[in-house]
Amino acid sequence: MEIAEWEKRYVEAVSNVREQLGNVQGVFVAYNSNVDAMKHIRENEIKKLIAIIGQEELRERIVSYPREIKDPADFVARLIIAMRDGKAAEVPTYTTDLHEWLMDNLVFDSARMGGQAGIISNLLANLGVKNVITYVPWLAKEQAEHFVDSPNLKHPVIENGKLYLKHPKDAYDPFQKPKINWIIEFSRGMKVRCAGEEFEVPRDNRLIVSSRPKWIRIDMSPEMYEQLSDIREDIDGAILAGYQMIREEYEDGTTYRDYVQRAVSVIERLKGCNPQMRIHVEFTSIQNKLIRRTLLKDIVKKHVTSLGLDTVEVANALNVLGYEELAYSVIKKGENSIVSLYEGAVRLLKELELQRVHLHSLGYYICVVAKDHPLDADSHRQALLFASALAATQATLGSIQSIDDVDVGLDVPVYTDGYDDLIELEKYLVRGGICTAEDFEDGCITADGHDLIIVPSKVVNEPVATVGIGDAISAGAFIALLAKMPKINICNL
Ligand code: 8BR
Ligand code: GLC
Repeated sequence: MEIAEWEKRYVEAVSNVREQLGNVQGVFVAYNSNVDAMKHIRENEIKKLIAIIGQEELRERIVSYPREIKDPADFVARLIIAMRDGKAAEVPTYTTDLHEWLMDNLVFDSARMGGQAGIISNLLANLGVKNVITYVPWLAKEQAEHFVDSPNLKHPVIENGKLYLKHPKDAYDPFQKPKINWIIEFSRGMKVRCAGEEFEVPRDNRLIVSSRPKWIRIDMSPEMYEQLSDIREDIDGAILAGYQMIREEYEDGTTYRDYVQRAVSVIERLKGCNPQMRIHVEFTSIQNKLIRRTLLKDIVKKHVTSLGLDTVEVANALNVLGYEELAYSVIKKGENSIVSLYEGAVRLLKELELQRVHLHSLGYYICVVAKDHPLDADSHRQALLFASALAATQATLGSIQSIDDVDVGLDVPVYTDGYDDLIELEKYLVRGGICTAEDFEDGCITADGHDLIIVPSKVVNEPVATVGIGDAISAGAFIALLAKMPKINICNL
């Protein structure tokens, strides 16, 4: 199929999904909202940071590849690595010292809503979804102010032992401190000279320094947990993220096992008598491999229906599930990377017993769907196209204020490099007798029990920022699917 044909499919898909969004009764979104301190770094600023740390020190730190930021040298080393590879990364820090150092040495450009759950909640509220029930375990006043002021956005609160839904600005804890992450965005083409190496940044992307104060818990009070079933009527599904914040051990003697158990109980409570309730988990960069594996095996497997992730995250997930070779070929650049990504997505679908795996890359999205999913390939494709138009809108404008903004993204052309990658995958599948060229364009139904839907995406030449685009993609596709889902109330059968 020619690019022009894809453009037509885009217009059709966006118009359909727009009409159907009103079918969604509501969505529960938890857990991670934070404030993002955004900084778009320039060449002279990176030069200054390198000079402060010193070339020798940096050379060693880059080789040691810090998985936690303990001091400024760790930070600059991870920034150089992210810029050199053009890859997104998120690295935790457990003290506030780095925040102070960054305030003194870099200073942010703006503060905005951050965290996957926070970004997704605001997006869905702005798109006009009827009930967006957001839940943040650490809802501080400063955090509440970053939620859009819209009546369809609500947060659960317990008052006199009863659960009420109120706007976050009427639900915050006045004694809670905000969680502030630093987002260092960098642009393609920037030139960096460091530790004897000279390189040009290959892609717009960012490094996230994720602050993890001691009080961070992926949890909810027993009263709220007990009454969570009250919101079941208001929602068709849930989007969950933030599990990367779970720690192996806590000072009070609890461990990750306690929090994993509670996370699973919340999912079960949301599902109640409806095992068909759609539960999407948005994956992210998780440095701790034990937590990464536990999230996949003990929370996602069996309890979740849908998983969203980017290419680096696919490799990270495969790696802890024992598919090191496939993980390696996913991150290794080159023309086989789309084939490995497809194979990786299939592995994740099977291994984690999911209904749907949606991976997004710069230029195309791949979705593999289990055969028993209630929607057909055309619906899945429309959901991906809608998601891509949202992503292009967000990349152009920085944020999406209403569903009408999606026309901005629709005007962005399909990315030809992504289209070319798609052709590579098509050749591979046709050659291997996995599907015909025609099937490939319409949604390829493979013999071993899954459907494959792949679309070329729209890519903005000079994005305002890249942080949060992945969240818009995954949430956009998930909400489009909820809008298309047949409404059967299993609890009343
Ligand atoms: P994560 O936030 O999960 O890493 O996802 C980022 C996604 O944003 C990528 O997978 C890619 O599809 C999308 N993206 C990026 Br990065 N730059 C973009 C751009 N300029 N235009 C549209 N999408 C973009
Ligand atoms: C992660 C980061 C957060 C950022 C978000 C964007 O959740 O912790 O700071 O806003 O990713 O996807």
